Amino acid sequence: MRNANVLLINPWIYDFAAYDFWSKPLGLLYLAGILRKNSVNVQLIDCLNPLHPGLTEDKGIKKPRRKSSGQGQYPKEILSKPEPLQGIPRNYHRYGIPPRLFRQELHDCAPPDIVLVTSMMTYWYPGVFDAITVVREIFPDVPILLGGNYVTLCPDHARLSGADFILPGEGERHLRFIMEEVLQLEIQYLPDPTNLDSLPYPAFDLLPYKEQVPIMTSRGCPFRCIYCASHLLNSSFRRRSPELVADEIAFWNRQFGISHFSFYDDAFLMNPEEMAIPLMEEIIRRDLSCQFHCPNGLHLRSMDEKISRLMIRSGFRTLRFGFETSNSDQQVRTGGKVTNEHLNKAISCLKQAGYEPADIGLYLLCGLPGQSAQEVEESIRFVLSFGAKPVLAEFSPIPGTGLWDRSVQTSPYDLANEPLYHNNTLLPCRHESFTYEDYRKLKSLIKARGETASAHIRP
Ligand code: B12
Ligand code: SF4
Repeated sequence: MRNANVLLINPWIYDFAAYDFWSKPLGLLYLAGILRKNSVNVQLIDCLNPLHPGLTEDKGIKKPRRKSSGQGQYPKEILSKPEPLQGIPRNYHRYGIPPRLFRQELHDCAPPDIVLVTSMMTYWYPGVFDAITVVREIFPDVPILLGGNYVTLCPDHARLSGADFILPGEGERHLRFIMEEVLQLEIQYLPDPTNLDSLPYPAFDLLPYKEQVPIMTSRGCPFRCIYCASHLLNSSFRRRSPELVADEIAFWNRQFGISHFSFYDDAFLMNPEEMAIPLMEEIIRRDLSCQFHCPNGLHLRSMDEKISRLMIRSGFRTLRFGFETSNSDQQVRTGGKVTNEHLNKAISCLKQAGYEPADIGLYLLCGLPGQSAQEVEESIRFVLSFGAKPVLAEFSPIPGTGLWDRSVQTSPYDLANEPLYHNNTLLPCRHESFTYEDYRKLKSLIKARGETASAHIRP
């Protein structure tokens, strides 16, 4: 049987702001792992590589500052704004390597039979389209397949991308089509999408920089919060076996010396006896000595003394919880995942276990349709009253979610026809009781309290 070559592309981010908060193209690398099991050769070009050796030759690009835990800045260049964003008084950037280096990588790679491109935020599509244009220029006859979150959430818009195939939803479900119809190869290995243990490890070895890698112990979430797309992106809530997750962490640690891991789960702490507790016990038993980061919000409702103790002992360092608001009506209206009592209990257990309150980050949604600035301010003050850290999460409206229709009605922008307007930086659903000025004041409130807190710790 002939050996096929598949080229994977993690495209640029085009945005006003972007920070590498332990980001990696996990979905694409899962697909790479499965393709390999089908004896296909895979290569990756990561347009976001902040450590690309060619970057030093570009005088216009500032060397991005990175932290040893695997987060940090991306290289960036100012771009002219796309027409719909012309009126926004902020610089717009291309985050990632310059197009010159991308072209060079494309010329240097083994000629591909097909190219798989991923996508993430809906409003990042211009970086995806530009990457596809460059690939097309260099490999005019090679089929380009586009998948990922943007494609799943805005499939009609994605048809404008220039890709030959638009493949929404979980990529594993398209594997037979990719192997048999596009590559015209016999399929040798097809994972069972209902059983996550049947997936091979993501092909992290392809990453040009491996300061940290993400771990996903589950897909989906049993909740249905009205601002969240989890149920649109994943067919159901499914979990791996905790021992196999521990095996994976041990594997990357042993094989590549990776000691920082970020959890991407939507519901890692849900029913903790099924995953979080046995996994953390296993990490401690095997003495893995790694550090774990949770940039995506964890559930507060599951927190108790036992979990808090296990978290600190097993190496959970960056804690971010999805609190969203302290307003009880809003908590119920948006899905009922959390109450103020859950926060109260969680903070006291975490403190008892040895976490500093300032280590505990609480995401607070801001800019929901109809939400007042006062509600957000009260939520900030509520979180600060525990000494914990409020982290504003500016609302990004997502097609198909419970809040979508209301978002379209509230927004001053044409959300329904232009995904660029989903950008959270625009505060797309702002209104007279929640203006930019209100937002700036809320940011200053957090900053001022943060500085007061650090001034207290100074000797
Ligand atoms: C982890 C995560 C993050 C991480 C970073 C992840 C990263 N890779 O960069 C962090 C915490 C930093 C983050 C931040 C934010 N995020 Co986020 N994030 C996620 C999350 C939970 C998981 C993404 C993921 O990696 N999934 C796992 C992999 C396995 O899935 P995947 O990549 O989608 O790939 C699968 C398919 O898409 C497909 N596929 C992928 N590529 C390809 C290619 C081909 C060819 C094919 C066939 C298939 C295919 O197959 C894969 C396997 O099944 C999603 C929600 C979700 N459940 O997906 C939200 C999500 C993407 N984030 C969202 C939001 C709103 C944000 C923030 C704006 C939050 C805020 N207000 O601050 C910020 C913005 C970040 C920024 N400006 O830099 C929204 C999207 C909004 C939008 N308009 O698009 C989501 C959907 C959550 C939600 N609210 O519903 N995020
Ligand atoms: S609990 Fe979190 S992941 Fe689940 S639906 Fe709500 S916001 Fe989404």
